[in-house]
Amino acid sequence: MKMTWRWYGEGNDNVTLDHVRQIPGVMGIVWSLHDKVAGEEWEMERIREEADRITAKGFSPAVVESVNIHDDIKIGLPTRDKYIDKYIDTIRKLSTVGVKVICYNFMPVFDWTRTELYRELPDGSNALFYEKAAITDNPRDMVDRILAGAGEFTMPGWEPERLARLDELFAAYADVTDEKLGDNLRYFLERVIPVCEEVDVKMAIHPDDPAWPIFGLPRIVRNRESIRRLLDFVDSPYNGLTFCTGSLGTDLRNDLPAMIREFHDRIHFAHIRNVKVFDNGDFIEVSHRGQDGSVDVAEVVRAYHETNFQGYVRPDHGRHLWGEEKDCRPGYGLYDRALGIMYLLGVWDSLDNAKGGA
Ligand SMILES: [Mn+2]
Repeated sequence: MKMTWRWYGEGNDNVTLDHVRQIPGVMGIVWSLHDKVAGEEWEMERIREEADRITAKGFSPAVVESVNIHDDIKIGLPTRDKYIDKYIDTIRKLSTVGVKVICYNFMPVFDWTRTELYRELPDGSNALFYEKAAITDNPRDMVDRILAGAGEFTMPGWEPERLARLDELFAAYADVTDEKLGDNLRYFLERVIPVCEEVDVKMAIHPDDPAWPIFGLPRIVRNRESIRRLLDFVDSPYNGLTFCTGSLGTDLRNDLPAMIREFHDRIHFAHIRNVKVFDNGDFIEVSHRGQDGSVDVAEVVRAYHETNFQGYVRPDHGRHLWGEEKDCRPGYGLYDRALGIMYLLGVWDSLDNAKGGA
């Protein structure tokens, strides 16, 4: 298990690499060129500059999250080939600076979805919250609320320019069923995976968040069956997963440790986070500790330990603690993610010790 930290870049994140150096056990920085919209070229110079900044502080730049997929690829428009060519160009460039894993998702229109960014928890901290009843037929309401709450920060998957064309985007997806979205993912993978094999970069798809359909949009990465299906699209270790317990854990029917044991040789990147799911289907993000939510995080770590997981892991979102929500990105403060790392490493180390040493 290689511990990493998601960082949004110089001047774009209130957490600095010097902060991250003081968290025990972090070897890598999960990064991206956050000003790039899907389909845009990633210049070699910019890639090198970012990778150099990360390695200069002693971290590995091996994981990129994300290189976003253009909507034309997901919709299956004739223009998709042009965007797939660009994607392949980015994969090749990233391979030259030591990138080994690219996290991406195949969610239509919205990346993750929440209805509130700063919902207060009983202990006075606050966190991202999803209220089922607040998801109406009109996605515009939710978009306005999220963008207002994000303040100064731009959020990946929530680009105001793209979401300004919301009606147009929904119209473009009107005929895209689960089946068709799957076909379009297969088409994309059939073209990129041979390149990934050649340059040794693994693709790691992130599950849909939350793990059910919203606004009538298709959803194809949300449970064991759908994951089996997409791994079969191209049967290569380079067609792999970002296994996010926070996303898959919103559906209590998902047996996360069992899924890790089944898919472990295709999991290249683990997002570990806890969510508390309420009886009415609402959920809130909570501390990493198993007792605090619906995900038994210690059992998740045990499944990785048992399968001798060699991939990258990061604490996913955290709560906002001690007033940090005034400065930090929603879900990406310093304190709770650092606490989460210590919990994950604590469980891992104790399992190592029980085995008689690492
Ligand atoms: Mn995640």
